[in-house]
Amino acid sequence: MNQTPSANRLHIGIFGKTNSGKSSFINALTNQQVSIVADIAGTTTDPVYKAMEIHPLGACTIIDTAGFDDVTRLGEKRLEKTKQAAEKTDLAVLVLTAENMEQDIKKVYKPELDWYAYFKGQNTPVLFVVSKLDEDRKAAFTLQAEIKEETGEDAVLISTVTKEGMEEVKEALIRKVPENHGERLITAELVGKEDLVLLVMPQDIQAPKGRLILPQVQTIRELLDRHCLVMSVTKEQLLLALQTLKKPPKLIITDSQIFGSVYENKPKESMLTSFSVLFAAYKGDLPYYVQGAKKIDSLTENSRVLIAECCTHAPLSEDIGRVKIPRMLKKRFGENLTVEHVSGTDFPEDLSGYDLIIQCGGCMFNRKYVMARIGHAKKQQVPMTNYGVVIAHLTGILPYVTLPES
Ligand SMILES: Nc1nc2c(ncn2[C@@H]2O[C@H](COP(=O)(O)OP(=O)(O)O)[C@@H](O)[C@H]2O)c(=O)[nH]1
Ligand SMILES: [Mg+2]
Repeated sequence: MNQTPSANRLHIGIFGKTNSGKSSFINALTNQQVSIVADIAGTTTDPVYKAMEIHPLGACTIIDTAGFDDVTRLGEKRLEKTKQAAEKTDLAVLVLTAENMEQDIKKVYKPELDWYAYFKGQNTPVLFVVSKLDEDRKAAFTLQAEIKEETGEDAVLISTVTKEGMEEVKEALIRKVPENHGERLITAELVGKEDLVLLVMPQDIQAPKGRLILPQVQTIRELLDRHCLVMSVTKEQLLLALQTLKKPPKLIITDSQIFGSVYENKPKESMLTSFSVLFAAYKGDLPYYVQGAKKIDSLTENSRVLIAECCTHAPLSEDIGRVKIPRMLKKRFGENLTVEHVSGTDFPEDLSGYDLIIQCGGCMFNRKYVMARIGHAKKQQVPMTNYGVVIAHLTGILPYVTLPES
C-alpha cells in the first residue's frame, strides 16, 4: 500500500456551467492532462475522479464534473452524478466565466449561487474562480466585484492559457482546506502516548492473501504515529500474548467476529473495542448508529430494511451484507421481512419507505459522503446504522464494547 487511501484524500470538487473552463482549470492546476477539454458542451459526462499530489496541498482527489446546466438527453442522470460528487466534496471550486455582465448577476449566475448556498449548508468551503481572464479582463473584474457583493467571497481570476492567477488559486485553496481535515483519529481518546495496544486480527480464509486489510493497516499506522506500543496477534496467540506481557494492554481492538471469545479472555483492566465500531465512529455518526441499531428491536415482519454497501463486489462484505445480516434479521422477524440492497454510490433519495438503513463500513467512502447519507436519513427521520454496530447489537456484545467518544 504505497498510496494514501482514497477515502483520506482531500476531495476537491470542480463545479460550474458547461464550457466555463472546469476541465482546463484542473489541467492547469495539476499540470497534467487529466480531463478532456473541448469546446463542445458536455464533454465531461460522468464525474472524473483523479487522485494526485498537489504541492503543497498533499494527497487530493480532484473531481471533474459535468456542467450543471447540461441539458443533453443524459442531463438528468448527469446532474444526479454531479450531486453525488458534491456530497463527497471537502472543498468546492465554482468556476465561472464572465459573460452578459450587463445583466443581473442573480439571474445569469443563479445556478452558481444556488450551488454556493448548497455547499454553505453542508459546511463545505467554496472557492470562486473566474476563468478566461485573457479574453475579457474588464468583465472578469466586474464579476469578481459582483461575487464579493453577493456572497462576501474573494474570487480568484485566472487564465488557463496564460496561467495567470494559478499560484493565487493554490494559495486560496490552502486557506480554504477545512480546519480539521485529516485530523480525525480512529482510536480517538481511547489511547495516548506509550499506551500498550493489542490488536486481535484473524488472518482466516476471508483475509486477502499476503496483505492486511485497510482498517488494520490504518489503525497500526495511527497507533505508531501516536507513539503507542502495538502488538498484533491472531486469535490463537491471544492468551500467549497476554501471558507474555508484563502489564495488561490499555486497549484491545479485535475483529468483531471473535469479540465474544476475546471478551471472555481479556484482563479486567483492558478496554475492549472492535475495528468495525472504531471505523463506524471514524467514518460516520456513532451515536446515531447505536440508536439505529436499537431500533432493530421494534422491527416486525412487515418492516422494510435497506442494506447499502459501498463495494460492488467484495466477498467479505457481501457475506456480511448479503448473507449474514439478512439471515440474522429474518431469523428473528420472519422470512417475510423485506430486505433490499443497494451498492456503490446508489442510494435512494426517498428513504421514507424504510424502517431502517444499514450501511456498510464504508472503507471506500470518505467521511464527508457517509455523513451526507446520514444527513439524508436524519432529515427523513429514518433510523440508520452500520454493519459493525448492527452485528454488535444482534450478538449482544454492544454493551461491552468500549465506544470512542469523539
Ligand atoms: N481563452 C481562454 N479559453 C479557455 C480558458 N479556459 C478554458 N478555455 C476554453 O473554453 C472551452 C471550454 O473549456 P473546458 O475546460 O472544456 O470547459 P468545461 O466544460 O467547464 O470543462 C475550451 O475551448 C477551452 O479551451 C481560458 O482561461 N482562456
Ligand atoms: Mg469539462
